Amino acid sequence: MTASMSKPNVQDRLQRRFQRWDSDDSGSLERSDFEREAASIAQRMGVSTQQAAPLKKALTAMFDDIARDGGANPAGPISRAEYDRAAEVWMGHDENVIRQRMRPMVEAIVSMADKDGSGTIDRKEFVAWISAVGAGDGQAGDAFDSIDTNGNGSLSADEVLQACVDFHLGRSTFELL
Ligand SMILES: [Ca+2]
Ligand SMILES: [Ca+2]
Repeated sequence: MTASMSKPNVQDRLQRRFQRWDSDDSGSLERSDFEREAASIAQRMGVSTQQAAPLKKALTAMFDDIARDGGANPAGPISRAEYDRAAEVWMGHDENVIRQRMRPMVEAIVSMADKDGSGTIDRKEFVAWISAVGAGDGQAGDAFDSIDTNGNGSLSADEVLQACVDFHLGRSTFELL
């Protein structure tokens, strides 16, 4: 896929993301929107508030990144124009920066989905996670096989992270988070 094809795609995804985070439709993002998103994911995945603490921390750190990139007040709110500016900055980041920024969120959610504590996500855990969060519009089974790049039948945090980075760079269509 060429850069000219993937860029509008990525922009659409960032726009949809804004609407999803702006759960009260106020037209701007508050820190509380991100805290509410963390609580909602935790509830749908059936984990305690304590187990969801790393996810809450990761999501509020993402709020801080967006506020900083968009030139918003660090305390918020982030206006639509500030978010759009942050999205432009995001698209200009090196892949390694994107990976580094997404890692805490991915690691938090992987540990929430890893019900048997094996450190990886097996097929059953993956299907339960995707049906709880409802972020994916593809087939969870096919997605599992494509994310499991080393084909060992389970997903490591690194494999999940790469799948998230690929989605946000417009290289894949399966949305995990
Ligand atoms: Ca597991
Ligand atoms: Ca694997």
